[in-house]
Amino acid sequence: SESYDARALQEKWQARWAKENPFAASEDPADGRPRRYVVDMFAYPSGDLHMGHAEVYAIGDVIARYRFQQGENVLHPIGWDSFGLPAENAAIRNDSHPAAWTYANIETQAESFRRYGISVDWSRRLHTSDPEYYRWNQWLFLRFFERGLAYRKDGLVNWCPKDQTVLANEQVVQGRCERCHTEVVRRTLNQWYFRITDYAERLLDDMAQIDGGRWPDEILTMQRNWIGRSQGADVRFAIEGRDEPVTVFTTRPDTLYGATFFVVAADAALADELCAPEQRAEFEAYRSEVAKLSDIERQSTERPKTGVFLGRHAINPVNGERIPVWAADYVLAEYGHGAIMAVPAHDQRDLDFARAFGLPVRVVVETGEADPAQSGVATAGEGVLVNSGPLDGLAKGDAIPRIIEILAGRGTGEGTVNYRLRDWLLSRQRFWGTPIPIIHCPECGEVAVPDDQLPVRLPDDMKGADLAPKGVSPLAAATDWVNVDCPRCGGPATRDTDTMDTFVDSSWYFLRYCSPHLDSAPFDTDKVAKWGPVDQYIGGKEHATLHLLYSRFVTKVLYDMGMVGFTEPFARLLNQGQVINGGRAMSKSLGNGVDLGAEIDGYGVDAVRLTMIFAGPPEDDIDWADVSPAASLKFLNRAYRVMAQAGAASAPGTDPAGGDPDLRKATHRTLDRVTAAVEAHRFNVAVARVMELVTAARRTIDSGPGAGDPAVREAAEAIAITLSLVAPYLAEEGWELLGHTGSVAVGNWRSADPALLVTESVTCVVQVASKVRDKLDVAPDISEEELERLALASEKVQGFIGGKQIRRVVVRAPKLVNIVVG
Ligand code: ANZ
Ligand code: ZN
Repeated sequence: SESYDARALQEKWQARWAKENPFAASEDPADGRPRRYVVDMFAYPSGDLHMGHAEVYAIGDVIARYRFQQGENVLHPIGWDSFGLPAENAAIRNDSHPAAWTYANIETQAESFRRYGISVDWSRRLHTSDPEYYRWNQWLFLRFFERGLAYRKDGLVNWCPKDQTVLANEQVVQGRCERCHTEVVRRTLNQWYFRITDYAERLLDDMAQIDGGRWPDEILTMQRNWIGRSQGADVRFAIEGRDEPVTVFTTRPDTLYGATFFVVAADAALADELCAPEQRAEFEAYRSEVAKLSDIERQSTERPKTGVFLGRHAINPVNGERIPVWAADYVLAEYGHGAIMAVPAHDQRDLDFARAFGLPVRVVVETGEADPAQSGVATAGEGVLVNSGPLDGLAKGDAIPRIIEILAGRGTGEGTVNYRLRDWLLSRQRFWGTPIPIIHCPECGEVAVPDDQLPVRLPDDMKGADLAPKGVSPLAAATDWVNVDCPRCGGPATRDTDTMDTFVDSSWYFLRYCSPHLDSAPFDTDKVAKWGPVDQYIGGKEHATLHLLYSRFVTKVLYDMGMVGFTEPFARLLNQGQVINGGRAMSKSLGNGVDLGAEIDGYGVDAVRLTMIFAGPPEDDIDWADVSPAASLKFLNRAYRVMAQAGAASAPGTDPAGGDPDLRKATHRTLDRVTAAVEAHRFNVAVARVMELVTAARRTIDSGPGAGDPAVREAAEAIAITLSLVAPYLAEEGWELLGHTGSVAVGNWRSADPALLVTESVTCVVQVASKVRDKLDVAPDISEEELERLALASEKVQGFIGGKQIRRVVVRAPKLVNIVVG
């Protein structure tokens, strides 16, 4: 049998789409179609497209194409996240400028995207490494700076010794650099931050807008944990020999009378300050041991507790008790206030420490459990307060507000909320990113580069070894670039030499797509008001606490600036699974990588896309070892022949009434179910339904009525239309073979005729001991459980079972139930 030439179709229809531009979004105010904004997470230009890209863009394209088919005015843009380390590392290797590698890869990927047949508006394409784009990163940075949301501070930062740059907390995965997996160390550096912590509460509260299935629960949970809201109290302890008290954060202020010692993070400046002279040698030795540990090791509950006494005492503000001050590594410098009141009876970490160093344990909440000092298990449950002065007899829930009241009355504490979330560390000591638009002047301090001097462009004469990691930004060596006049006083000054974290670039790019060429603002607020927020966002869940959190934060700031009218950027989010091979993630070391180009060369774009979509629900991983692009291609050939035969035998506009009634019903059932499946993002189910329709049409062609039956044309047209979401080339070709002119892809969706959707039934035979005893009318898609229940409920059947014992029930839905008795 004839089979179609996938490559020829691709070339033919690519040219047609390029010419006719069917996927351009319209900005015409007279265009009354509903607007729809669909965005796929943009690509990083490392090499050519790979299987992961092929999956996410195939999924996003089903959604976008379905909207085009519905006759909506769809904005489905494409862009590149084109700053970042791989380009810089390649430039160092190849003695070139990172732009060379970046833009060459972008061209390669753009070509591959075109070939892959994605329904995008190419006129809106953007690249974040273009000065026309990163200029607006700088502009936004300056707006944040003016609002006090961008600031510089000395802080302990995560440092990747291999990439020689700092990393945000979000970029440290299990103590290692997210990119190169080198173990991260801590360093004190003066760096720029965005004050995302000011938005912690809103980042939590606004989740109400995107929960309930609009975003995957998993992502919301990860963000909630990352923000880590803790309700508790700040309590101020006086320190002997120090004027200022030291504040601790506690979630259990009710246990204040049980505090038997005080602990300061060993690596915090406070520990160094509090250390008494006679303890100094011991402390410094300990501190240098701690510096060698990763955060993971420090927080591990398995490790024995370590620490040193600092030779000082703190005073409990409620009972005046003197308690010893220790330095230890289980208290983190960066959380709360970097110091704690230790309550060993009710906190396991404190109890482990107390037992290791022979410190007292005092129970203040009687829970009925064993004495922690004996059992070694801290008691954290509900109970009644004891040994606690005015709190005695109160339940834990009542003691907390009471003690907060007492502390507030004396000015030694107050109720507070603490977050795990840290401010967003922006500075990177690398070249290939957005220069921070600040000038450091010895007279004026930090001076903003005036807006009319933006963009601060990267020098284009640096390459190769100029970019090698040195611990300071490579830009520091570009003295012509660095040395400038202060915009305020005109005196000699220097540019900031760090570049921004590239997550700044991706935190607002979806807004830029609405007016990608605008050169007077980052985006046209009227256009964003019309398109935004993004109706459907598609991308990987690896960005849960990075890009997806940062975008939400930046959107809220833009809202506060009056630039956008919404506070959540992505109304709906779909996280696709991964493409794996043989049960394992594809990797060079395993040698199990699958080359997208080779798959496309072998089977054609449509078959590869269909395979991706048919493999399972979009959220699930696809194991390429378990799927068959060859089978997909076979199916597409069957669909092709149905469309070709129908096209040869009848003309467009043929009235389907009077056609094969069974096929007509099958067609309308398919339209109905495919629509429901696509709306529910069950794209694999939609494909399965189209496959059934192709089989049904084939049956009618090969049996009596033949290809000229008007129901065959109706079915073939439905096949072309529904397949256009997953196999766009074949769908266009089929549509043309069916005698239509113009693209099938836009505004052609058909809804089912309700009159043809009458639910059918099939007859199910019920046997008892292999003899037919009853017949039931059931739905063709009845489940086995339901069918078994109905069969056993039949009075006739029950009569034949009598008192006998049922040994087994064999169910072959929908046609047979056999009850084995004995
Ligand atoms: C006394 C206490 C008694 C505590 C008790 C707990 C139970 P979350 O829920 O994570 O916010 N803590 C405070 N700052 C810390 C730091 N920098 N490093 C390590 N631990 C720190 O945890 C808050 C609790 O963790 C605080 O409440 C404090 O111990 C400890 F029966 O204070 B608690
Ligand atoms: Zn100055």
